[in-house]
Amino acid sequence: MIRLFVGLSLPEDVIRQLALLGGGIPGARWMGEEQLHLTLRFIGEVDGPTFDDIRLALSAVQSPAFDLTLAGMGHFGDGRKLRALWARVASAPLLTGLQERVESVLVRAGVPAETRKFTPHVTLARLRDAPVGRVTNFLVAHGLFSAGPFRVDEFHLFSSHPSSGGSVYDVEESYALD
Ligand code: 3AM
Repeated sequence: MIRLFVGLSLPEDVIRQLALLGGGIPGARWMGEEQLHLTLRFIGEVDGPTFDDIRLALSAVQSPAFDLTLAGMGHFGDGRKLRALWARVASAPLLTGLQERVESVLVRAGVPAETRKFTPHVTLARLRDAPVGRVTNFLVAHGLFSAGPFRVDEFHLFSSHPSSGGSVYDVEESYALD
């Protein structure tokens, strides 16, 4: 079995900008530079034949290249249980269009449909018992964070492998945008 997701990688200068933000929150596990990405669609564990089907299905996605900007910060979870801290992705209709096409080909390939709304984000840290005040301070301090615009001209099928330092992500296949 292999754990898969579809996503975008980020340019090196954007990764460096994001990596500089890390630190200062107890209970935060910050993503390393090589872990920073934008998830379009989490797939989960699949067997070998399904992996092949998914690789092939994604090659049918046709979507234009586009520019993306990161702007501000956000979080998942609430005051009782904060889960993740992330950089917000500024609204981009072509990103949403790409995500919809990916969703559509995956469902046609037999992957169960995603029921949750797509919230484009770049996870910076996973949180465990992080003090709400410290997280709030971080969100306020970096509310005006901005990176890009940068060009997105491909997307990737990633595999995810657990390791002691968090997940290791490998690009299994890349797909060019028009
Ligand atoms: O882009 P992020 O880091 O938010 O959280 C996981 C990560 O998203 C998410 O898939 C991305 C690559 O691992 N993920 C992991 N397990 C998941 C699950 N069971 C999941 N998303 C939804 N359901």
